[in-house]
Amino acid sequence: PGGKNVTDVDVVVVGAGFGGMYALHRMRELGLSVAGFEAGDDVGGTWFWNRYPGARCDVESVDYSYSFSAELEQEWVWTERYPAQPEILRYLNHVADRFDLRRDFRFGTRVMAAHYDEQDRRWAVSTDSGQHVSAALCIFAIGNLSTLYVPDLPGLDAFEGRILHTARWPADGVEFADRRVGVIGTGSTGIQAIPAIARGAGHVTVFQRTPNYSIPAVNRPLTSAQLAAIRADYPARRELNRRSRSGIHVDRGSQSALTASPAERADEYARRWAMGGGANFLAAFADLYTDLDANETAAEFVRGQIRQTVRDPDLAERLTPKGYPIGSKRICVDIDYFETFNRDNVSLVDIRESPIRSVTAHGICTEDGEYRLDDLVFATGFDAITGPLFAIDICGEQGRALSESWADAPHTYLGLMTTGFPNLFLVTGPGSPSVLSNVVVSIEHHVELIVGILESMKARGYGTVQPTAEAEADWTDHVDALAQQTLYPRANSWYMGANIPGKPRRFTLYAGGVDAYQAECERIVAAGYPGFTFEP
Ligand code: NA7
Repeated sequence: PGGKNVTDVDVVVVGAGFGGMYALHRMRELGLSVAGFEAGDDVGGTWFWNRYPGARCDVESVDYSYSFSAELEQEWVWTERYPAQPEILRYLNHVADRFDLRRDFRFGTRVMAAHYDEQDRRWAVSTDSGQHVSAALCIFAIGNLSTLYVPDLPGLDAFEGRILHTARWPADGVEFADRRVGVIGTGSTGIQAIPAIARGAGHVTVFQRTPNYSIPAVNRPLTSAQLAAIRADYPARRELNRRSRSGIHVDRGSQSALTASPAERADEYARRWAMGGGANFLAAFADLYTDLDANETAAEFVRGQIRQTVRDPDLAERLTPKGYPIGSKRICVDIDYFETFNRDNVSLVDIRESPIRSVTAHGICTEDGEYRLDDLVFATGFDAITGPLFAIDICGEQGRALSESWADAPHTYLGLMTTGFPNLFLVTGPGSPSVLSNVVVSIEHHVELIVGILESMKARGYGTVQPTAEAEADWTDHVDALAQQTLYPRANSWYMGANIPGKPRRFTLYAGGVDAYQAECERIVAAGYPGFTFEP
């Protein structure tokens, strides 16, 4: 466009996390020219930004890693069962070096707009540092949990202490010694951060709106013998992950929780509790995600554990989740979360009982009075799934904005593409298993699907691809029907958009399992891509 200095490339890749890094690598292997953009100052995505104390993945390290390179898989040394954020970030830096990925990424550069030009069938992409790129293809690998959310609390601007969000944590850490720290939020992040902050702080006051279910991680060092055994069998392990429900191979109970006797159930829950891990615990019986009565047996077991762990019975009761099924909000995995409330320097404020009225210069006022604080930590999560896409001005055919096209709910075909936006690919978009699964498995699969589509287009001489409106509508109905078979719609979660005031409530991830999803994609690929329209 007029007077702008425009660079032409084949592909723009947005994001340099797990998704964007792999997408860029594979696009280069296809011989395409690529411009990658990343808002952060380096690679890592989620693991670049989320440096809060206690940040750790809830999927085991050996599974939460790329499988595309056997050499990479064999050379990288994971040191713990569940990897901490610094280790994952080191791994992603290693991957960036090993495959020379940084060369084609521009860091500290946020993509602001992507507009499709129907005349020349190209995307015009512009950034906050004034670059203009024209690309045949756009790949958005911007994460589902990257647009942070801070509640609009009255008086927040007046607070004189430090205000932190867990997803924008300073790289060199934060010192909390002798300080009174308030933490708002008890989701996966708060549950990880609270014990770690409490170990070094003067006092921590936790402002809890909804108590959460959490399963102990039972984290431990990975010994070299354990790692060697995993490496020796890696391809088989990866295949089992791909053929599993959640992208993590676990021993999945096939029985209903309701046909097991109370003693059998108690034994099975206790066994899995001792092993650690959320996916493992919720695989105890076949119907924990689908049957409310079955689910209640698992929920009640966890409540019992909380009551046994927290010494003060009133405090235990306030920390005990009720009224929504376990797993319907994402299950948390913790290290000493409930134990932390036995510390003298930790207290809980139930803001459901006494809501926050305002933030003052020196703390938080609830209906019970003022809590004096030096620091305020928001662990209040993200405008998930659609938030990152809507933050970019994306316009497709006829100048139609994505946010307008998806105003009621996102609709995609396979979570990979959306009608009216030719050659625009989403890595783990809504309608795919995405963050319901071990997302690295889903990311690799999506990038490989894109590669397959592009190879097929090249072979057949096509220039553009997009889903048909019919295939997209059918897929969206299918995704919705799968969600309705589960208990997910029964919680006020970020999955449902319920954490963001005014956001339409709808469960938009594919709940049928990684195994079923990948099988469906294989069928579509084998049949020559029904549901997609190709043009020269
Ligand atoms: P989550 O899971 O969305 O948790 C956010 C927490 O913040 C949760 O406890 C919320 O309570 C609380 N919250 C949100 N808004 C408010 C307001 N206005 N007042 C008080 N408390 C509030 O985000 P996370 O970062 O923990 O985890 C996100 C995902 O990242 C996680 O599931 C993993 O997949 C990785 P609520 O439960 O809504 O009552």
